[in-house]
Amino acid sequence: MDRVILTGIGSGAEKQEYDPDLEEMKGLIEAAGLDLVMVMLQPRYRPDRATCIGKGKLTELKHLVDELEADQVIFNLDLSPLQIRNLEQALEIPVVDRTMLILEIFKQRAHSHEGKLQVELASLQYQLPRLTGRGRAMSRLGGGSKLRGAGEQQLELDRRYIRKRIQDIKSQLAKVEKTRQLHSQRRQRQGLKTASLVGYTNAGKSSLFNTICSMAHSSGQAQVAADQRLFQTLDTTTRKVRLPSGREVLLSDTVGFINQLPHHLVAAFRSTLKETVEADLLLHVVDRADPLYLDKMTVVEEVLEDLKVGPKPILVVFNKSDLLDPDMVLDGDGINVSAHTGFGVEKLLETIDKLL
Ligand SMILES: Nc1nc2c(ncn2[C@@H]2O[C@H](COP(=O)(O)OP(=O)(O)OP(=O)(O)O)[C@@H](O)[C@H]2O)c(=O)[nH]1
Ligand SMILES: [Mg+2]
Repeated sequence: MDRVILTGIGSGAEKQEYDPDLEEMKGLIEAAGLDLVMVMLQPRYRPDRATCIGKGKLTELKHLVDELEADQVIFNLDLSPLQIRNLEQALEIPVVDRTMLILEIFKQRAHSHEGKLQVELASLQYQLPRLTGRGRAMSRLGGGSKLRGAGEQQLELDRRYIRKRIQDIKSQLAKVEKTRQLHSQRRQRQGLKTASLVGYTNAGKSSLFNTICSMAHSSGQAQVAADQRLFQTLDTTTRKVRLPSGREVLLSDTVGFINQLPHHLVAAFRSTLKETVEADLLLHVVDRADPLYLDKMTVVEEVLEDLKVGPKPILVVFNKSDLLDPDMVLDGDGINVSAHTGFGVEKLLETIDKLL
């Protein structure tokens, strides 16, 4: 397990206050299977253009890296190509920013051919301007050994290789997408309506998917994995579900969203998310027990807007109601459920029936 130091801009850690962004970063580090050995944030108004954290902090960080024998340094925000280059030069170990960390998690989770291609495309597009010439990016891609050259020449070869690979992946993805379109046409011919579970990562989409499938006589019995790790789900799973009226619908479990997900990353997942975008109904699953649930709902709404989800009904599903004070469990603008106890799920299915 790689030993990592988390650093960047912020204050919560120093003041020992609860800092939700810091907790989320820790969650991402855990999800990536890394061993967090130290947190060192610098309270700053804005990041330094060249090194993100200030010079003195960087010297301090270098000492920590040596002392704690860290393998990587992770920043709690995204870095520019210039910052990455300077930081790696100073620290002499790989520097990973927030987007790279999320991509690493996605890479570990991708199982389907399409999912793998999409993750590779997203990370290549992110890495291209950030190649430092230290050969680190290429070794991560597993394609470095075939390339010869040194310094700038090597860098140019790497760039050329990556651009070519990006083209290859794009054309492969286009083919996969065509197949997907055929499938969805066939589905439409069967006259089945579709509903997708969307929401912030860890909201309980997969747990709810399992509960619905086991209650609603779905065609497939196998469960999808649910876990407190962030981004447990990457690939979309779709099952047939029978609603109380007897009508059958296709229900999909999808990848979760997160605050400040870079646009190109979302673009890389657009074809997977197409199922979501093209669904007849969206179920926006919310972890109602999370103190930040309103902020997270806003993030999800923004991502959906970004994905150009057309006008369609969106049903808000407040999950984890078992963790709430019973007095707080009121159906307002959504339906309260608990994927764990099954509370509210019958009512949810009836509402889906009505909306479709
Ligand atoms: N108490 C309680 N916990 C729940 C409920 N639903 C889900 N959880 C827990 O919340 C965590 C996340 O659940 P998942 O179903 O994996 O969430 P997800 O939205 O699919 O997450 P990603 O796939 O990572 O985006 C797990 O630890 C679940 O056990 C619920 O109704 N009540
Ligand atoms: Mg999931």
